[in-house]
Amino acid sequence: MGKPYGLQNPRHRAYSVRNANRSGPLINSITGRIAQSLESMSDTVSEAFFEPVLRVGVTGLSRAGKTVFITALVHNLMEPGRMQRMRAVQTGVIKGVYLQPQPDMTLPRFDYENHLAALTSDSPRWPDGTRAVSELRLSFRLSPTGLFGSLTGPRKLHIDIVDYPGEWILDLALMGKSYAEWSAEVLARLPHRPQAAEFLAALDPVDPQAKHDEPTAQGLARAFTAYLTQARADGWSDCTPGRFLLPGDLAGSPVLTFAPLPGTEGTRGSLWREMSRRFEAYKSKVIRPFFETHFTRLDRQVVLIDVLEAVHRGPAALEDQRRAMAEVLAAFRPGANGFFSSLLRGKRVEKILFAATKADHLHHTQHAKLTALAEAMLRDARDRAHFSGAETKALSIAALRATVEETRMHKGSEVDLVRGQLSDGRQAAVNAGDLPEDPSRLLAPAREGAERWLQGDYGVMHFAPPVLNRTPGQGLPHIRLDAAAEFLIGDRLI
Ligand SMILES: Nc1nc2c(ncn2[C@@H]2O[C@H](COP(=O)(O)OP(=O)(O)O)[C@@H](O)[C@H]2O)c(=O)[nH]1
Ligand SMILES: [Mg+2]
Repeated sequence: MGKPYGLQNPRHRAYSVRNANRSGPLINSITGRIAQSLESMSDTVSEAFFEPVLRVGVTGLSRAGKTVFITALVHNLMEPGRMQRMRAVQTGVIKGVYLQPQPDMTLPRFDYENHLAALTSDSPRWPDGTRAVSELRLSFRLSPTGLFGSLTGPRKLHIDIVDYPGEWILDLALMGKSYAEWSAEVLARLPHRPQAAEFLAALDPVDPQAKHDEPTAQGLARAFTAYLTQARADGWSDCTPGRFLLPGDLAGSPVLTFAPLPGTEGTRGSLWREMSRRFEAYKSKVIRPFFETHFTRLDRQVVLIDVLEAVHRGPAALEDQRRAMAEVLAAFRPGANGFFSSLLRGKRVEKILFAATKADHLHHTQHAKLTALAEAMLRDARDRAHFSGAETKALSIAALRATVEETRMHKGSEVDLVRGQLSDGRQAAVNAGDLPEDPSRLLAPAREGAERWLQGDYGVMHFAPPVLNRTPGQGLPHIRLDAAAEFLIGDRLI
């Protein structure tokens, strides 16, 4: 690598010359000086300036499959034998792929090595759950392309992958709400949820207008957090504030010590007034910085959804997931949220991929139906995202394929099964249930509040990761991870 990349690109030079001609000698001499000072810079500095960076966000609710997705994606990009759906792999332009120190000094690094070690050990296990934002930089060395390719030498592209909880996006909806509005919405929901019984009992004797006292505030916050945690575990997605579930180093701080209270305002010094103050602090000190530092800088985004798990849990869980996903997607729509638009200042995510994960739970004959379901779930929001210029796509994928397919005879007819290993070492072959051809057969009853599916019975088996016979050059086995990668970053590699 000799010269700074930007100046070696003849198109850049042509541009400054054209500009100079049009604007006279002053510009000409300025561009000359800039060019000189750039050429005298060290390679490292010029690299930092000129090598293109693509920031890819990976999100989804807890357990959607983010950690496994990133680990398998990075592994398969470094050993691309199973990534034949990527044009860059077909054409051989990728000359090298390696991990590099990430640019953001204060973000935890995505723990790629440990996650991969867990998945590829002799007794493979799924990586431990992660609960915060993390980042990994993957760098590509690529053959030169284009008319001036032979002049420019190899290209570089850095992909910064940012893993962050989808629960944090749901908090965006809080930005436009006052404490009174948020409280009213939450309190309207709670009587219908058995998980909230204890919180409601704790709330009952409390007078919101009484003088604030910390033990009461803490007791309510604790009971409310317990409700959110249980509701989340039971498959509800509308569990804001998201940081109550994933507090990180904010645990126990006042900004997470509030709960909804009835009423529209509070007298000075009252519990209501103090809770409202903390709610506002949560917005300005927790939500806002997250969106400012991470979200607004993303170029591409993948939203992972465990649709099968929601189908398995039943209509209410599916409807809840659909709504949560619509809310997540709305965050990517410029203008959807006044606060957010002011942060974005016109910048927008260019591509959004919705991926239904863990497709290896289904025989491939059902994958198209899973994709159709994901697509239908996201249609409203997707149309709006399209409208804003972002390109979108729905896929069903398995980041790590834990099953093999099998067809067996059962009572005289063929049944399509997937077989895998359970965590206790036994093998199990299952048919997770037939998804309907038409996704509205599931989505309509879900929307109408049905209690259970009338036709069909959907089970989900939790398989262990497969014991692998590793072939050099081949990454972890997957389903359509290469199609996902092609959509997300493929255009920048060729
Ligand atoms: N069969 C299968 N299970 C998966 C796959 N990806 C994730 N899982 C399961 O989903 C769990 C949660 O995945 P993880 O990546 O930790 O989710 P995160 O919370 O979104 O980071 C894992 O522990 C696995 O049990 C996959 O591709 N296939
Ligand atoms: Mg994770």
